[in-house]
Amino acid sequence: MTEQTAPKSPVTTEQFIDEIKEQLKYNQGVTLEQATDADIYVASSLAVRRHLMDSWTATQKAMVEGNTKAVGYLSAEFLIGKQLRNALLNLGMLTEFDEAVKTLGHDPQLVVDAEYEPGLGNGGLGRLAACYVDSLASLGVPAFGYGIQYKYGIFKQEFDAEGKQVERPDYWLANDEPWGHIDYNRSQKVSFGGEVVEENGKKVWKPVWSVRAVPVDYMVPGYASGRVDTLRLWSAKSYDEFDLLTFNKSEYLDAVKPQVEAENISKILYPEDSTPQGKRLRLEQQYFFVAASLHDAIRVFYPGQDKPDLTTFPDKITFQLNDTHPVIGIPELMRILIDEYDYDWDTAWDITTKTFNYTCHTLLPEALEVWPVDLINELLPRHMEIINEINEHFLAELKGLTRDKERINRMRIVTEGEHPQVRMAYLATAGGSHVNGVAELHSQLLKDVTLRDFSDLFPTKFTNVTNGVTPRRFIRLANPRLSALITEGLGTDKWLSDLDLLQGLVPLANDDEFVKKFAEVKHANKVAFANFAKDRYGFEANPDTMFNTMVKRLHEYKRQSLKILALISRYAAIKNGTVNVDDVLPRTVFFGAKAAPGYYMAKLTIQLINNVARVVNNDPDVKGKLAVHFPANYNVRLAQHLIPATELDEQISQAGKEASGTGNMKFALNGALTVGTLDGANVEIRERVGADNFFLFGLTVDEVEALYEEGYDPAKYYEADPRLKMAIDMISSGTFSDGDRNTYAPLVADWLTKDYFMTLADFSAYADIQYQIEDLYRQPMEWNRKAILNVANTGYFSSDRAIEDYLERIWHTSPLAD
Ligand code: 8GP
Repeated sequence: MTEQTAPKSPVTTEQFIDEIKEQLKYNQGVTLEQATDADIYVASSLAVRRHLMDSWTATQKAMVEGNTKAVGYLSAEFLIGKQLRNALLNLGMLTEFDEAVKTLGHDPQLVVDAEYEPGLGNGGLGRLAACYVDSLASLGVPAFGYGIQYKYGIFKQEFDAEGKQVERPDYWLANDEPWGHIDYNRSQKVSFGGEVVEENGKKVWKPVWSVRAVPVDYMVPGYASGRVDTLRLWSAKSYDEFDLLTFNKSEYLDAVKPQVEAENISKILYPEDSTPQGKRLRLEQQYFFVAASLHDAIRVFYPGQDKPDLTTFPDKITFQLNDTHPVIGIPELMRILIDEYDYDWDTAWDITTKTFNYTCHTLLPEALEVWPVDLINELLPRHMEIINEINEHFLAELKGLTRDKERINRMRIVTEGEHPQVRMAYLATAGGSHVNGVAELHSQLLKDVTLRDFSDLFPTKFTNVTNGVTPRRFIRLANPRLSALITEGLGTDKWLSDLDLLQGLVPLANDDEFVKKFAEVKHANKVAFANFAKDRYGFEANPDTMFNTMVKRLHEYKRQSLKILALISRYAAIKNGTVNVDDVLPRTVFFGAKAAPGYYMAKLTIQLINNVARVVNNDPDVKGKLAVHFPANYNVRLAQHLIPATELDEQISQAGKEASGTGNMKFALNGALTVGTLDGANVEIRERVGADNFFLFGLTVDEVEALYEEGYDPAKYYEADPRLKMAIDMISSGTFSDGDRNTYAPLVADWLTKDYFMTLADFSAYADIQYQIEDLYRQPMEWNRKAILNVANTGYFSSDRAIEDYLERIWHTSPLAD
C-alpha cells in the first residue's frame, strides 16, 4: 500500500457545527436545546455520511467504467463494529468532531457511546470480513461486501444468578441507524420451491414463492484513499401481491404460507460457530443473499442491457466465498447463465469457475457444511439438477486424471446412499479457481488432510493467505496512546497505511526512555480499562496487577478449560500453602466468550468460570493476588477497550485446531505478550516476533496426531501432576457449586475419560510456563522491551497486507487508477 499521511478534514470545526445543526433541524426536527447525545450522534453521523457521498459515487463510477476488476466479498457475516469514529478517522475529522460536539455542549464520548453496535456476526470469520472491506477501500480496490442485514444479530449474553449464560435477543434496529441506506429501487426478487418442467426442450424452473431482497447500503470509507466502497446487506421483505394465483382455493392458505413468512429469512443470525447445522432457514438465507448479490452485480456491471455479454463477467468482478456459506452461488450462477441468458453448459462452467474462489476458515470436519439433497430439491429443485450435473462432469474429469476409483469416490460432490448429501466445500473447490486457508499451518493441513484428494489432483488451486486485522480500528481507534507513541517513535504517522513501518520501532526496544514511555502507555490503558469496567460492569480491576486476557468464542478446542484449570490450581496452591502467598505475582484474569446456545459443554464451562470468579474474588486469602472477571457480552466494543490494556494474551488452542485466530494479531500489535501453542497464526507471529518474545508451550500437531494414534488416556495426566489433580478435585468437591458435587460432573467426566482436545496432556507444560511468565513480569523493563518487539514485528498482520496477498495470488486485480 502506498503510504499516506493522515487525511485532512474536509471541514473546519465551525462548518461541522453548522452541518450538525442543519441535520438536527431538517432531519430530526429537534432544536439544539432539545437535542440528546443520541440526537447529536445521529446528526453528526448523517453529516459525515454526506462527506463520503461524492467519493462513494465516484468510486462506483470508476468501478463500472472499469479500469480494474472489482471484488465481491460474499459473506453471511460482517461484524463491523461501531461506525462513527471509524468514518471520522478515515476522513481526518476526529478533532473537528470532538471540538464541534463540545462546542454544542455535549461530551464526545457520550455521543459516540450512543451508537449501538450491530452484531451481524459470530466471531472471527465475521470480523475478518469487516477488516477486509476496510482494507479494500483503503487500498482503493473497488469492492462490494455482500451479506445479510439481520434484524437480530448475535444474541445478547447475560449471566443469571448461578453464572449460567442466558441469551437475549438483540434488536439492534430498534435504535436510530443512520449508516444503512435502504434502497427500495434496487431490490431483487429471490424465489424458492416449486418444480422444474421442460418447455420447448428447455428446463424451466417454476418456483412457488418469492421474497424481495432489498439492499441496505453501508459506505465503507478507505483510510486516506479518497475511495469509498460498499457493504450491501440484503433485507428480506414480503411481496404484497402473491404470484400464486394458479393455485386453487383450498391450496391457497398453504401455498401462501412461505410467502407470508418470507421476511423471516433475514430475521436472525444463526448463532453457530464451528458446530454442525442443517437448518432449512439457514439454506434459505444463504441462497437469498447470494442470488440477490449475483443479480445485483450483473445489474451494476451491465446497466440497462438485456443481452449482456457475460463471458466478460469474470473480468468485471471476482467473488470470494467466505467459507461454505455462499457456495450455493456456484449453481446459481450456472442457472443464471444457462436458464436466464441461454449459455451452453461449457461456456457457463468456464465463466463460473473463473468467477469464484473459496476461503476455508476451519479444520473441524463437522463444521464443513453438507446439505441433504432432499432439502435442496425442495427449496431449489433446479439447483439440485445443476449440482448433480456438476458432480457428473466432475467425476468424468477425475476419471481422466486418475485410475484410483476409491479416490474418485471419496471426491464425489454429491454422496451416494439412501440419504445423499451435497458437500459444499467440495463444490466450492471444484467450482472455483482458488482455495485458500487462513494461516500457513492451516493451509498446509487443508492440503494434507481435509482436502487432500483435491490438492493431489489440482495442486495449483491451493494457496494460503494469512489473515490480518485493520490497524485503523484496532490500533489507532482502540489505542490512541500507543498510536501517538508509535508516531512519535517513528517520526511519521504513515504506519497507519503501511504497517511494515512498525519495524522502525525495533531499535527503540533498547532505548530505556522509549521503553518507559511504552510502559506508561500500557499502564494508562489499564487504568482507563479499570474505569470503563467499573462504570460499565461494576467490577474493580487493580491496574497494578498483571492484566491477563482470554477472549474468543467459547469452544472446547480453544481450551478455556485449560486456562481455568491452571487458575484453579494456582488458587488451590495458595489456599493450601503449597506456594507462599508473598511469592505470588498479582494477576487479574479477564475472560470474554459467548457459547452457541445449544452447546452444552461450552455453556457449562461459562458457568464454571463465573463461579470460579465468584469464589476467588470473595476469598480474603487471595485478595490482591488473584482476581477473575468475566464481563458479559463480549463484542467489538469491549475488544477495543480490553485489548490495549492487556499484558498477557492467551492463544492456547490444541495444535491443529484453530485455523488462524485474529485476536492473537490484535493483542501482539497492541503490545501484549502471548502465551500460546503452535497453532494457527501463532506460528507465524512467533516466527516474526522471535522465539524469545513469545511463551510457547504444548504439543505440536504431529505430537497430537501421534498421541491419538497410540491411544490417548487423559486420566494418566490427572494422576501424574498433583497440581492438575488438585484443581479437578476441587471442582468435583463442589467448591465452585456451593457444595454440589454434580454440577460440573459432565465436564470432569469428559476430561478424565475423553478429553478430545487434550487439555490434560498440555496442562503441565502450561502450568510450568507460568513461572517463566511471572519471572519476566517482575522485570518490567525486560517485559516491555519484548512487548515493543511484538508491536514492531507484527506489521505483517495488517489486513492491508492480507488484501494485497489476495490481489496477487487469487483475485489478480489492482487498485483503481486515479
Ligand atoms: C474462524 C476460525 O476459527 C479462526 O481461527 C479464524 O481466525 C477466523 O475464522 C477467520 O479466518 N472460523 C470461523 O469463525 C468458522 O469457521 N465459522 C464457521 C463455522 C461457522
